[in-house]
Amino acid sequence: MKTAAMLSFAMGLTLGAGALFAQEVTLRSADIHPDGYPTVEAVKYMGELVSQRTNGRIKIEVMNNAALGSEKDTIEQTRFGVIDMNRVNSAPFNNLVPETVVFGLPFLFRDVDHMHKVVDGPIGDEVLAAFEPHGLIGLAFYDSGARSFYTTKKPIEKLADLKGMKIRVQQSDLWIAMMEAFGANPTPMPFGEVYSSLETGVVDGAENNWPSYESSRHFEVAKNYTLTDHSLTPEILVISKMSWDKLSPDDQKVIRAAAKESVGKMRELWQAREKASEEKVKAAGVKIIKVNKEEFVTAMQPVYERFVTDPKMKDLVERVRAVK
Ligand code: GTR
Repeated sequence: MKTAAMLSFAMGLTLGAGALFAQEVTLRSADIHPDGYPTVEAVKYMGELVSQRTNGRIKIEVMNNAALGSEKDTIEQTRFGVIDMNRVNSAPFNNLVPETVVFGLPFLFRDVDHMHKVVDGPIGDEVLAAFEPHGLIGLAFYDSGARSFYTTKKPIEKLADLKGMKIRVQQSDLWIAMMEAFGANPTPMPFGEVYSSLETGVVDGAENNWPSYESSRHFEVAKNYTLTDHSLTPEILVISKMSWDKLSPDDQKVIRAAAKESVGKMRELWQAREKASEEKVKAAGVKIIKVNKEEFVTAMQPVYERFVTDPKMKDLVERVRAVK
């Protein structure tokens, strides 16, 4: 009797656990960008794959347009399981997950191909794994093109033009140090505040890739775009460890695979959007300025001296450089 009772209790537990795993789940994923932006569309695509592969049991709902808050705020909410997933640039992760600094280092990647090889390889996996002790599971890197400066009044034609300019930066010590090394006066603030700050003169400029410069309409108020291409820092897709731990190992596999598969889709969308955005801002009369990049590269020496100091970081940078 005792044994039978125990057995049925154990079976109940197993069935109960099975039922729990089979529950329907909708994972809410944050993004500050609007519908149609490649990051938003890539996560929606990932959601389609996940839904197909779980017979509609797991869905991903992209809460875009910063509906859940600024990137820094949503990172905290994701760590504490209030938000399940988050697509954020690597910069706002820099202070929390120091390993992400490496991908933001100015002029580190030779070109997009080099960046792809690094993030697609073991170094990329290592940086994704570094999220776990901070309550997050790193799922994938998405492209974010090259970031360049744009200004409202005075165009940047040479390094000296940045002297004393108030430039908006992302909320990251690395990015603040970078702007200081360029000679500018860094003003950290969330993306959503940049348009009005440019318009009212709180800042003289900002920096971003073509698609963000265009979709945010910053090009309407800051019409000088200077091609410095100072960083190729990628976007990162994460899931809350609290949401992750509620999924069965099989479902976790489905999520990981779908995230990786969405990267190819994202790259296609990104290439098309970069071109379209560039054309759109040019047609709107934006002045495109080419510079001698060498002096910008040389000015970044203090950033490397400050952030690439411990043996782990030095090794990481060397390994990135060695990827051919
Ligand atoms: C964009 C990026 C966003 C955000 C934004 C910013 O390129 O996609 O995640 O980081 O830049 O500058 O705040």
